[in-house]
Amino acid sequence: MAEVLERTPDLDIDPYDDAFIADPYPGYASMRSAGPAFYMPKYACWGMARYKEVRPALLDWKTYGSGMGVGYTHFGKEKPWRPPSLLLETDPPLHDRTRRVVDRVVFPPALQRLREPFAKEATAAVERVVAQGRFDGVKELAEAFPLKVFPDAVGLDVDGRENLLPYGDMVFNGFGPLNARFKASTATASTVVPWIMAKCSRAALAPDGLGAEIYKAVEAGEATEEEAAMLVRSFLSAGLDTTVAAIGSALYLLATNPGEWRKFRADPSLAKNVFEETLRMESPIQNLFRTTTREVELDGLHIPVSEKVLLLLASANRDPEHWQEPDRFDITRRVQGHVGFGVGAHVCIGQVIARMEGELLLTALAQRVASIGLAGPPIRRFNNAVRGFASLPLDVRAA
Ligand code: OW4
Repeated sequence: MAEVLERTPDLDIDPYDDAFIADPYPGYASMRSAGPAFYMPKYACWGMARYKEVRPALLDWKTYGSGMGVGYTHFGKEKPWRPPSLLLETDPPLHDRTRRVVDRVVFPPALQRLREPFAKEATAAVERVVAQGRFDGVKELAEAFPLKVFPDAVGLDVDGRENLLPYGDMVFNGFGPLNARFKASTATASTVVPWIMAKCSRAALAPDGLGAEIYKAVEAGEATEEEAAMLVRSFLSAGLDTTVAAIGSALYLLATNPGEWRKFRADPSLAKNVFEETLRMESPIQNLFRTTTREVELDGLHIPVSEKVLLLLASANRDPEHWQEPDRFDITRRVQGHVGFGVGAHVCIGQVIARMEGELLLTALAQRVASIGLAGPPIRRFNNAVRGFASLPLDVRAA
């Protein structure tokens, strides 16, 4: 007992504060120094920020459950702001069944048919901005490209796509406490949420898209019609903000690291690794929660059962105990093992699509752009879980 009391895992830190979000990396260093886990009195929850603990926690779904939600809200104590995701906010055995349905749809060979339309659109998007010279990298590339290719792939018609990013903003703010930032993002919920739900119905989806593929599980007796709609909702929830943030951060890192840009220009086949290194450096989903399903003992420290634990993926991805020079953007780094997509049972189910988008857009960029630089101050996007930019003024010169 004395051993337990000796430890003071309290950390007076607020990962949802504007200043923290503007530059979270010093805060992550403090979190990692605090020990294998720390307690945040302000939120009455725990956190883990080291690679050494975050990765095993992600792998141990029996101890660190998702069924009580992967946001701050504890579904056993408070009503979730939206009906829980059947993929993200579930544990086995339900998760195994729903995951199987979606796994079949995103089976990599089945996604290869997306490469050609994605590549064509990547080239068109890059050619448009090269013609402009100066442009907003967020609006014109990081948003424009995924907002075209991903809804096309899912099978949405073109009307109302402007609802997709506001919905994502709510969903990812909803990973944090339901603070002023979350509330502001839900100001449009009364129009955005019904639009999203309508687009999840079988009738709204093109017969050749990923959405319609999900509904095949209903015919096969593997899911109900209602479950299929909710699984399509997962595509529309998780599939855009994440790739938008990743592409925006990749553009920022390339524009501000001219040596790495030169290497990339000389060898555009590095595109895949540029994207991976971006996910490590500026992890699009910075953090998510698990809930303990039993008391946990970590190096003499005890976390009680049914406690929320914030897993700081972005911190694990910059942990100097695991990575050499973690704060250096190095496009030839061996970046395997980063936890930007998570790991284990809940590892990102859209990663093949995300990587395809990243690889193809960055390849088009390296092939058609000779130089890239900031044309003005970047403006950060503030969200409880997603790290990206609101605006990124860029200047490019054609190759
Ligand atoms: C990271 C994720 C993110 C947001 C929403 C969902 C999943 C969902 N994965 O399943 O709704």
